[in-house]
Amino acid sequence: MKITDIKIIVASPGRNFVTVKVMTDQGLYGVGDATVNGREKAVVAYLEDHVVPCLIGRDPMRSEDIWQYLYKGAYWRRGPITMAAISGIDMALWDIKAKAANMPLYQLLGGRSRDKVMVYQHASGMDIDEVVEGVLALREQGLDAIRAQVAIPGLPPIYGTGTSTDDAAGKTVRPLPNEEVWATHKYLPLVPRLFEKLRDAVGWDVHLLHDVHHRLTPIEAARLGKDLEPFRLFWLEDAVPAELQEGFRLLRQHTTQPIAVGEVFNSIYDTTTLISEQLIDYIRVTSVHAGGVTGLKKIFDFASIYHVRSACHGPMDVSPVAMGCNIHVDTAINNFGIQEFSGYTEATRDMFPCAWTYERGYLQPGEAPGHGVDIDEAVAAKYPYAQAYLPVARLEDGTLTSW
Ligand code: GCO
Ligand code: MG
Repeated sequence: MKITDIKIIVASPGRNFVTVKVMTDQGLYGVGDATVNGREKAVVAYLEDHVVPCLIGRDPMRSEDIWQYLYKGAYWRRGPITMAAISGIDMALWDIKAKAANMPLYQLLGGRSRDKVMVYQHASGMDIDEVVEGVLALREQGLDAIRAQVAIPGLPPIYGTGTSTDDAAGKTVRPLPNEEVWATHKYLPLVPRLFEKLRDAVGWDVHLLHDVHHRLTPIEAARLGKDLEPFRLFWLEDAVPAELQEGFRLLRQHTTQPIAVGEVFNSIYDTTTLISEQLIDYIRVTSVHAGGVTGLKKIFDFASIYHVRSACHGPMDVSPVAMGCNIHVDTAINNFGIQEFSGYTEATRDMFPCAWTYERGYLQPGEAPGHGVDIDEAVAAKYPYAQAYLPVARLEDGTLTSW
């Protein structure tokens, strides 16, 4: 089999997606996701100018060799743009391989290790009562795991809470980054109050999660971890900026609160200290940013040695294609932890016909050959690229800060 053509399709059914379609001389094709939220066109150029010309004529079945060719062969290693490009190609190659075998992808990864894939969804609000209502509503809808976020009184809404600007319905498209305000001393006492109320309202059967979104220093995060211990969270996510792996040592020494990190990572080398020193409990890499199916398998197998479980990042900007790949990996590996699932706009679902299904808090990969997610190019053509950015964050005095 030979690769004859590779199309890069950019469309914005609510938010921008970069989709890779690898065609072969046998009529089989594969689909991959290569989206980097807010930097989409950099990946398009990387693929079109530097990857596609090198792959025409190659055997698509050699997915490991092509992964290494694009990784080691580029000389310049890692990085979100390179790794998203590799991820898109890798997903498409695994799709082709599984279609050629006439099997759903999870069978090629070892077969089923579980009956269903547990997800968590988000409840956010402008005040604690609104969040409690949101959590109760998600419980009604069958969710066994829920992430809870609350806005800080006195500050404008920020990303991930209440009427926030970006991740609510995937509908906001701004020409330039929104500037948000952050105040750690107002946030730290608020979050334990939220989880105290939540435990009173929903009891102890449900898994509760919280995302700090990289906003604290290690000692602040340690304080929060200690204060949240009585409420037994499933995890505390991105408590400190992720790139300083040593920063997690201090946090770990101070709290038994389970720790999750990894949505901004794109390589196994971002995780080696965190995993081998057992500084975290959940690794949150996802197929579109960490090297596709091949990249995820390498990281999760490494993590399994150290009792670290998987927790693929799965917001709306991870397309249904990457979500499909995540679900197949989630189904097959032994050290699965949880899958984030935010759902998609109707337009996004129209654009990506899917074999995977969601029902009352759990996902199934489906039995279609391949990863089971396609792209409808006619629908994609109706939604042209629209420039959009993630927000930036500043302290109350104007200092730019992590978020
Ligand atoms: C999450 C995240 C996202 C990211 C977003 C960036 O836990 O789902 O933190 O909301 O911020 O995916 O593009
Ligand atoms: Mg997060």
